[in-house]
Amino acid sequence: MQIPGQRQDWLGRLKSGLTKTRSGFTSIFTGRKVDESLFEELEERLLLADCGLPATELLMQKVRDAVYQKSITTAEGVQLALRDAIFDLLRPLETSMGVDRARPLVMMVVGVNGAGKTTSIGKLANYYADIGYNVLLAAGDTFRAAAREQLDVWGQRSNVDVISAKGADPAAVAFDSVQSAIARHSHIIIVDTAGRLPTQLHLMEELKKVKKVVGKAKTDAPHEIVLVVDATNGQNALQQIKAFNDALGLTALVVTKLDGTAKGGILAAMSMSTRVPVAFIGVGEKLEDLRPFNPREFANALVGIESNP
Ligand SMILES: Nc1nc2c(ncn2[C@@H]2O[C@H](COP(=O)(O)OP(=O)(O)O)[C@@H](O)[C@H]2O)c(=O)[nH]1
Ligand SMILES: [Mg+2]
Repeated sequence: MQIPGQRQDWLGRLKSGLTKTRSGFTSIFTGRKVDESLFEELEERLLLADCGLPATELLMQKVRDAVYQKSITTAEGVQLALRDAIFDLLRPLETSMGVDRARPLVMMVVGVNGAGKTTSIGKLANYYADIGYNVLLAAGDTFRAAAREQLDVWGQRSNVDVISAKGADPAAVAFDSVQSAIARHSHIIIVDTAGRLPTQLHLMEELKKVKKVVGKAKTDAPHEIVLVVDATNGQNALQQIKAFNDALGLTALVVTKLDGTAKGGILAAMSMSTRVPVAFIGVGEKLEDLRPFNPREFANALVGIESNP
C-alpha cells in the first residue's frame, strides 16, 4: 500500500525530474494570446522535446480541434488541451508487469551499455521487495569485470540475494539462477545481462540463447523481457526498441534518465511507432527513483499542470 505522503514525494521527484522538458512548455503559456504564433511555438517545442514528427502532428491537430470545439480563448486552456492530448496518446503505453502470474516470475533485462540496466534492476528489486515479494537477482553480465559487484551493492541496499558465478557464460548463470529461484520459492527472479548494440549480431544471438536456456529451466519463462532505454538517446531509442523487439520479443520497457534530459517527449514518439509498453520510468539515481509508468501523472508533469482539473 502506498501512503499519500510517499505519493506526493514521488510526484515531486517526477516533476523535478521532468523540469528540463517541462520548462520548454510552461514558458510559452504564460501571458499569451491564443493565436497562430502560439501554435507555431508549441509545435516547435514538441519537436524539441523529441516527440518526433508524427506525434507532434497528431498532438497539434488534437490541440487545434479542442481549441476550436471548446472555444478555448486562454493559453491555460491550450495547456490543458495539450495535457489531455498527451495523456490520450500515452495511455496505450501503460502496462503492469503482472508479477503474480508465475512463481518464480522470470524477468530478463536487456539493453545497450550504460542504459541503466543494473541500476534499474536494483531499483526494481527494492520496489518489489518493499511490497512483500521475495526477489532474487542474477548477475548475468559476465562480460564487465565490475558488473557483479555493482549488482551485489544494489542487492545489499534492498536486502535481496544475488546469484553469480565467476567467469561463467551468461546462459549458464541464467539457468542456474532460475533453478535457485525455483528451489527457494522466490516470487521474482531478475536476470541482468551485459550491454550490447543491436548491430552486434553475435551478442544478440547470445541473448537469444539466454532466453532459450531460461525456458529450459522453467518452461514458460522468461515471462518478461524488458528493454532498458535511456531517454537521453532521443530518437535513437526508437531504433533500439525496434531491433531488440525484433530479436527477442519485448514485453515491456524501462525508460531511464528522464531527469537528465529535455527529451521527455520521446514517450509520445514511442506511442506512435514502436508501441512496446512502458512498465517503469527512472527519474534519478536513487533507489526510489523508479516507479510504474502512469500516463496521467506523466502528462501532467510534462506539461506543468499541478492537479487534475
Ligand atoms: N540521472 C539518472 N541516472 C541514471 C538513471 N538510471 C541509471 N542511471 C545512471 O546511468 C549509469 C549507468 O547505469 P548502469 O545501471 O550501470 O547501466 P547498464 O550498463 O545498463 O547496467 C549509472 O551512472 C547510473 O547511476 C536515471 O533514471 N537517472
Ligand atoms: Mg550493467
